[in-house]
Amino acid sequence: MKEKLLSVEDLTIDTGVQQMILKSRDEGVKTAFDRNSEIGARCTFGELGVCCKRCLAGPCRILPGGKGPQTGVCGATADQIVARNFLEMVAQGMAPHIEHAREVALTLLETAEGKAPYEIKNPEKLINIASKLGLTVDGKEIEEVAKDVALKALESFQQQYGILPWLEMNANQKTLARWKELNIIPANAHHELTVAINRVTMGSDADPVNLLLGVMRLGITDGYAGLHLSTDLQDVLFGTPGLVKSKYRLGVIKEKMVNISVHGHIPMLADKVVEWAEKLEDEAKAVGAEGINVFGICCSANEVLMRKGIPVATNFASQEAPILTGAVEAMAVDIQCVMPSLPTVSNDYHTEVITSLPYSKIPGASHIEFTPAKADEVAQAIVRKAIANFGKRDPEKMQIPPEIVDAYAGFSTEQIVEALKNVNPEDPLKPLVDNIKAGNILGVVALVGCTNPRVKQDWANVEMAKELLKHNVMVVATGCSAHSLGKFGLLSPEGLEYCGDGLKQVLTAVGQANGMEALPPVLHMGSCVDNSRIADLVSALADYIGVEAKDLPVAGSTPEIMNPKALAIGVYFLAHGVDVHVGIMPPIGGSELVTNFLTGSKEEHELTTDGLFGGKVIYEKDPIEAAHVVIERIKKKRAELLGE
Ligand code: BF8
Repeated sequence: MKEKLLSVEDLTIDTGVQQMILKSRDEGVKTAFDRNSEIGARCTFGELGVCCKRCLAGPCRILPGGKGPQTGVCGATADQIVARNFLEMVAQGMAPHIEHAREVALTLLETAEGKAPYEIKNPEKLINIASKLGLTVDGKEIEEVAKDVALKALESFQQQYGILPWLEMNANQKTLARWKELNIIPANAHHELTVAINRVTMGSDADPVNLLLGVMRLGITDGYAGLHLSTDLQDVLFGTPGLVKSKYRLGVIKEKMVNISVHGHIPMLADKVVEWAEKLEDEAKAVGAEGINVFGICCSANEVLMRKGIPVATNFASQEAPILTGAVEAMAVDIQCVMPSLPTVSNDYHTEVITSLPYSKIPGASHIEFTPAKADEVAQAIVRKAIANFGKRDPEKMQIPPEIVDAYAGFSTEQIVEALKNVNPEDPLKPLVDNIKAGNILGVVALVGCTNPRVKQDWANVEMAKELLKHNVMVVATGCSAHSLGKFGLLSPEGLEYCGDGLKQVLTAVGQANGMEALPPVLHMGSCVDNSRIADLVSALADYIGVEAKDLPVAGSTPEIMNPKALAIGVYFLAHGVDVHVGIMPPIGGSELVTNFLTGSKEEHELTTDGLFGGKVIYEKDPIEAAHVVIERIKKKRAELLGE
């Protein structure tokens, strides 16, 4: 059995994770990396998106152009099956984001009503949002404004007509007009989800083009009722991120401390765990520890890194690795991207995996039910469980990979504008736009999304970033992709060596105007919902120049995409006419129509996202090749914008 396993160097470039995979093999514990090898080649029908399970007459599988039947029992063609499956996958990606946003809105409401133990940490942003929503703020207490904003936010899930409030508040008018013409303006995110499930049921929507426009509608819903809403209200409750210095890799786990990992997405729990870890430090000392060390995984990590500088151990694909160090007392998880394997892996260790949300339980984990109102109580209980587990460590099993890397984060749009103000106080965006026009910055790419055991972990994210930087493309990052870059020094000024001369000069000048040696080569803009920050930055640039996002030399890239959430975010970018590179092909290959719609260029096919919206999907698994395809598209957009 052992001989069949891949060498750890082929699985990840993170040497600490490599050590943990070897340790897991020695101890007979399976991780995602080895489970991935065991699964082996993927089902062709599934990969092409041509397996239809919409009714009990099936499942029907079609191999387009093959010898077998070319339709399902009901007559559904490959185009219809693929389009329905893809729509469903994007809906599945959108649902967690809109639920995330709804929960944050409810937390804001309960905070305003004095029912939940949070504060309005950023009243200025709250007032700004209220004003943009057209709500009265004058003469009102801040709690009243918060309540009004929360209720308006909740209309995103209740109203029957109109436009999603956060879409109306943020969207570019020309872009909005185009979407209106295509009839893809959402009013209510929950309704959109119901419609999505409804239209893909047997006997409903069978028009592939109509279904694909439905996909775009979901992307818009994801962006405005999910991402923007979450980020805005989280900034109100927890503060807008500013520059922080922190650390990356498994070396952030501390041998002599009680180690607690926060993992998942919704910051209400993670933030409180950090707070109570500080408050209960003496209890940890009483059991012989030097203190309490909280570190993060996935997007919970991003939330507390961006606002509090909490260190990050790793990202999605290696989330089991911290348990394998034998030095983690508790892993507090909320929702999304949490592998159900965690309690199984922790069976052989003393780590207590603690789930917290009623609809996100895992057999074998402890469960302490979280509600915003009970946040203090729950966080205390988690920290105390961790303290109690400190004495249960098995010293024989402890092995913490020592590698640790410095990183800067906290680059909210507000922080970026602040930094630029130190270069030009009156006109902060001017230096950025001037450098884009002059070619010192060729364009901007957002590196987003996941790590996926099907791709050598961190490798594609890191190589893609380096190749773009070398060609003077400014890189901003979110999600697990940002974690990959953080682990390899690209969130620290030391990584400046990877930049081309023009970009290096800009990052050094802006950094020095802000008292730093230089800005890091990649700006970490937050969690996956914080892709809204990237959208805000792009919108600000577009408004400044007087064009739309689709006209700018910008693109998104998700080289190691795993979760359908990243797909929904990609569709959100696409709806704005921003190209999106994927390193793993979504299951659409079974339909030429669907593939052409998403990946074709306007010159080649009549009906494409490129023609209708101005951007397309670029599939390329080799990150260096991908960087060059993206660069060519950026050059094309530069030529159209600047007449180069
Ligand atoms: O929402 S990047 S693996 S953690 S889905 Fe998940 Fe992908 Fe990580 Fe954050 Ni985003």
